[in-house]
Amino acid sequence: MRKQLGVCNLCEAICGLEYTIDAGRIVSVRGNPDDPLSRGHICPKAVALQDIYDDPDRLRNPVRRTSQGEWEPISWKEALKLAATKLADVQNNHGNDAVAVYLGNPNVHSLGAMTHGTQVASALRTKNTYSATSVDQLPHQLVSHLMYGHQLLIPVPDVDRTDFLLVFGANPMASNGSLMTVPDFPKRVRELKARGGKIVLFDPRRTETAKVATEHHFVRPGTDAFVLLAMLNVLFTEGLTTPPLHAEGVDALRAAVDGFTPDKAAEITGVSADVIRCVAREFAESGAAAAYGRIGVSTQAFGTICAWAVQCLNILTGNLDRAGGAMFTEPAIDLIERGLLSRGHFDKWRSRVRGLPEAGGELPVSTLADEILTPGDGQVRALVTIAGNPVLSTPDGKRLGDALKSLDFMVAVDYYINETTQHADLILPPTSALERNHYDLVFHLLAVRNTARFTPALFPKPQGARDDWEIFRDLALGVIHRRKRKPTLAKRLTMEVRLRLSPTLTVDGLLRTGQRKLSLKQLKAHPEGIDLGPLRPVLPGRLRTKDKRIQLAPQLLLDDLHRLAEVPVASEGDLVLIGRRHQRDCNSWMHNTERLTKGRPRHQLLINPQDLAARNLIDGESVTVTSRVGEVTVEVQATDDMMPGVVSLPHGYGHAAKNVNHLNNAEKLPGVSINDLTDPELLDVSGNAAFSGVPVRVTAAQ
Ligand SMILES: Nc1nc2c(c(=O)[nH]1)N[C@H]1C(S)=C(S)[C@@H](COP(=O)(O)OP(=O)(O)OC[C@H]3O[C@@H](n4cnc5c(=O)[nH]c(N)nc54)[C@H](O)[C@@H]3O)O[C@H]1N2
Ligand SMILES: Nc1nc2c(c(=O)[nH]1)N[C@H]1C(S)=C(S)[C@@H](COP(=O)(O)OP(=O)(O)OC[C@H]3O[C@@H](n4cnc5c(=O)[nH]c(N)nc54)[C@H](O)[C@@H]3O)O[C@H]1N2
Ligand code: SF4
Ligand SMILES: [Mo]
Repeated sequence: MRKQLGVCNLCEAICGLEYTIDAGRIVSVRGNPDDPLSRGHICPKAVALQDIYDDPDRLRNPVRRTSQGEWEPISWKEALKLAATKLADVQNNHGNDAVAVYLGNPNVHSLGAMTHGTQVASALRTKNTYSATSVDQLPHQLVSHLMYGHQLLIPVPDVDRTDFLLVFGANPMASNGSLMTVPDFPKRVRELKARGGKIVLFDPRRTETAKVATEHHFVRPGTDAFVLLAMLNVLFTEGLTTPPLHAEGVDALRAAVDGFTPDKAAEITGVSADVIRCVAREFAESGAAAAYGRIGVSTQAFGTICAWAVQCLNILTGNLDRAGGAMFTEPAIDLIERGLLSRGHFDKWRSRVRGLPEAGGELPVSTLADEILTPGDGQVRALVTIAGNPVLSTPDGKRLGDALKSLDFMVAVDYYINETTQHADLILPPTSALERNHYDLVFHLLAVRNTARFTPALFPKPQGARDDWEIFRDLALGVIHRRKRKPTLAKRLTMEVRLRLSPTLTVDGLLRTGQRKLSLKQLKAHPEGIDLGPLRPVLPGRLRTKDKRIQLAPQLLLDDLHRLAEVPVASEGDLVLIGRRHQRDCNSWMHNTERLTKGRPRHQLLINPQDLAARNLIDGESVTVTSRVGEVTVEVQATDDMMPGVVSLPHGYGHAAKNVNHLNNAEKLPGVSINDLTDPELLDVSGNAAFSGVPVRVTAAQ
């Protein structure tokens, strides 16, 4: 029997764990109380890490799809050669853009994917680079790029010291926080309230977070921009602004929000003008307040305006960069300071079919199917997916699934056969999380406290297995080697050196040369993590804008305000769709684990009882939900927790696909994919998918 400290990489909370291991098997997992960030927190998903490790369905060796549609084993050597040859052939014959890449969410949770996975995308040199970013946080990144000069210079609420947490469209009680690494949110909220602070939430569903909030207000999906701009309007008209000296564009911002009054907002959003005024005033007068918005306001038609307005609320009230407000982090490995992450850019090129702008070097994944299906120069003929499931996670996933069937070649780096990877010719499975070393390069950058922690692998790498970084190294080098048009020798050598350096050595080098002067040795001596203290004021020094000033009124956003004029006032009887997350789900995967899927079903369409009655529907019966792009049939569940006029489906469900092995208990986890209803035509100005507020009809199933 031995004990070893570990880490959970399943969500952004990055909790520290303590494992008890006996004869190569995990016998217990608990939260590590000595972890300076997570302080002992754990949720049910961490225990399921063990199920993934043990899961007989998890692929441990590469598989190739035969012409009969069966999977057969193939050696690593052959598999990597096949992948590199096919990809290079497509690029040699049809140009680099004929190969597309899609990077899914777990990439940001793996050290090897961060150090080496991104290099696969750069080695391919294709404009057809896509990721989960454009169905998630792109608006936040674009706003940070425009206002602070770097796409990842994203302030996080100083939850441990704030007196007023203002939340739009996030459910950290279930999600454990996002773009805000805040393990143990429940306890931190209790502490906030115990010190007399409050949490105010705007969400069209009375969520788990609403139930612990001091105040919760329903807001009609997709209309938050009106509430937020009206709050800014109140700050200006009532003389409540105290912008910092290093903020540029106060007058332009004042003029821009001039017409966005609380009364106008009330008509469209369902939030009363009084509530808007009161919340704005209280926020301004609190002294330590932080505004924050997440998925609900980022995956909607005005995501970028919402993200901008949230920043402006913090800035205008003097709450940016002060204790208890919204603050920037100073991680031990500072990818921003070191220039290791691009500052971001926008609209340097456009997508071939729909002419959509790139953002930070990526095109919106909502248009991937168009690029595969539309013939012509530059058509996508081959695809690499890495740790993703876009058939379930992107708008009109069904159409994308059909498009994948027409590809000349597809390779997936993943350890499950899922709704997307089932279409691959080849699947390359890396070792599981418990078999790899981990240092979190991303989430220390977004954490509510500065800490550093290195976690060695819990189990040795099985013989013949490959870590993800080794797969990426061989794939990238293999393609470059076979491509007719090669990078210059100097470039090739630099790439090769970087690709051959292991992630662990990379981390050690970055720690030693970083401002904190730490080393791997020091971190290994403290596997629970090293506390580097609370967040500190860092402005204007940390700004990455050329003039070291905050841009309050970027032109792109001022221009985008015109689109708001077209938002209709909802009529009686209209229904719009939103998503939701459950504590025991992890996007579209982890549904193969018994302990996360047992219990009461949670896949239903939630609806307000008055909307149910108005349609003569019966609670619990099957209904058909129809949108512009598709229809699904699912059981309905009435609940007062839904705002009238709004229905909700969880995302990541709908595992009915044949041939899929990441759900052998499908009958226990019914449900449909919300993304068979969401619409790839509905986009934010950033190119992010607008999932919130999709118009739908609900009728009795035939
Ligand atoms: N309607 C609607 N759609 C949404 C959302 C929503 O709220 N509503 N949310 C969006 C958001 S925020 C996100 S992040 C996306 C997520 O969408 P995706 O990133 O496309 O999908 P995931 O469900 O995270 O799929 C992860 C895949 O990675 C594999 N995997 C897990 N760990 C590893 C690993 O270490 N290495 C490798 N190689 N593979 C691994 C799993 O087996 C699984 O197949 O969905 C988006 N889609
Ligand atoms: N248990 C669990 N945790 C997770 C994940 C998971 O799948 N399961 N996924 C992880 C990932 S990839 C991410 S990105 C984060 C996301 O983290 P969160 O953003 O906290 O997660 P959600 O639960 O999607 O919360 C979005 C909320 O927005 C509300 N909403 C929908 N539309 C609107 C709108 O138009 N306006 C407003 N104001 N609200 C709206 C929804 O009702 C919902 O409560 O969670 C992460 N953590
Ligand atoms: S909150 Fe997130 S990081 Fe913490 S144990 Fe749960 S899934 Fe893992
Ligand atoms: Mo996400």
